[in-house]
This record gives sequence, C-alpha cells and structure tokens, in this order.
Amino acid sequence: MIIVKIGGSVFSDKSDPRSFREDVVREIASELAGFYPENEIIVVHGGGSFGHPLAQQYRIREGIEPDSDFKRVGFSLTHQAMLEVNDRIVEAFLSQHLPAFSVSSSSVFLTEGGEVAYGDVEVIKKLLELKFIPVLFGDVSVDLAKGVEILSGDQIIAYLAKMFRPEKVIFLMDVDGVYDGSPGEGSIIQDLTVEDIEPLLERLKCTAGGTDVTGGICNKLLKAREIAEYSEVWFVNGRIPGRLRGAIAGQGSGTRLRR
Ligand code: IP8
Repeated sequence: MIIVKIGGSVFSDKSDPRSFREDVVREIASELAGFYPENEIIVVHGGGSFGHPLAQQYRIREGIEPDSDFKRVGFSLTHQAMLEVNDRIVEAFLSQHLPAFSVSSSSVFLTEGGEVAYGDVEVIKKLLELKFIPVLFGDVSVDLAKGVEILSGDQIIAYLAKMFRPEKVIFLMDVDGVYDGSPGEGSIIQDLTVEDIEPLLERLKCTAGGTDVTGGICNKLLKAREIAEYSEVWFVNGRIPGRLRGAIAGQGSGTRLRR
C-alpha cells in the first residue's frame, strides 16, 4: 500500500484564495496510474487556499462558542470549501481513469485537541478491497474537548499508517524535500532517521507556529516520526513531474526517512 499526501501548496497558490493547479494534480494522478492496480493507494490532500483562510477567519481551532452561530457557520463553510477542492481533485483523478472515491474525513474521525481520538476505517478498508482509491482530506472535525477543531491531513495519515501499515507514505510538497534550515537557505537532507528529527525541529525553530493553521513542516516532521515506526516516509516535490514516480520506485530525489 502507498499513502500519498498532496500538500495544499502543491495544488494551490496559498496567497490566491481557491486557486487550483489542475495540471499538477493530473500529473500526480497519471504517475500513480503507473502503480495501480498492483498497489493499494490512499490519497489525502491538504487545505491549501481553500481550507486554511476560512479556518483562520473563523478561528476554528479555538473551539466552539456555544452562544454564537458564528463558529457553526464558519465550521460548515470551511468544510464546504474542502468539499469543493476535494471534488476538483477527485475529478482530476477520474480524468486519468483512476477510480478515486471521495471520503469525507469529518464523517470518519472524531478528534481530541486536534489528534484523532476515534476513526472508523471499515469503509476505507472495503473500498480498498474493491480497488477504489479513497481520497480523504484535511477537514474540520467534531472534537471531544473543544467542540470543533481542524484535523490536518498529516494527522489523518499518521492514523491511517498505524491502521494499514503501508510500505510507503509520500508527502508531496512544493519544495524539494526537507531542508536543513529554512527552504532556500539550508540544503536538502537526502536521508533522515527518526533520531535526526528532534535536533532538526530545534534548528527549524519548530516551537513557533507557521502560516498554516495546522503547523506546516513542523507538524509534518512530528507525524512523519510516528509514521516511520511502520513505513518508509518520503518528502518530495509534488510540482515536478517524475518525483512522485521516483519515490515510489525507490530511486527518487527528495528526503527519505527511515527508522
Ligand atoms: O493542510 C487542513 O489540512 P492540512 C485542513 O493537511 C483545513 O493541514 C480545513 C484547514
């Protein structure tokens, strides 16, 4: 099994609300087509300029405000924006004759403080047996502690990796891998082990939040460390044709994380 995360910055320009790079998503789908149906594939995509601006505007991560409909409306609007981009991603896969099937994450997972507290993966399991490609996404979530939350695609992937133990988990990003410093300044790390993560988080100053409401590369590295318990993890540039194919074939250019 291969689990692929299509990062929001891969399919959209984060400074341009609801922008969608259809050509990039079609290329990703056509590269995956080379490995289907021999491999089971799950796709999870991020929020990009669809989910994040609304999540920020409605301060979803601060939880519910019981006496005001502001949060409830924002919760629903954020979900609708994610359904919109999910629809476009699924359509792009279908155009490449891949049987992508939308699975709404907020109907599968309950969270507690942003982490998955409960997930029902039976439908996903069945879809895989039937050779569908489930397409989940970072989404709003009903949260046991805060009422409402944002559930990152990275959290979803960590949960799915624990349940399904895939051979590979591939994070597609808009940079060439994990940098040993700020992108553009440091150099790409080709091979990472789980022991390298802690000092790297310190170097990247991961105590401070990024621009994403869910924490960008810092959250990704933390989750990747968990995933590495079960799977090989790759970080590759999803906007450059051939990089995803290379990572799946095991000779790619990017960062590989192993135990
Ligand atoms: O981009 C966030 O998902 P992520 C989803 O995978 C929303 O962290 C709704 C902002």
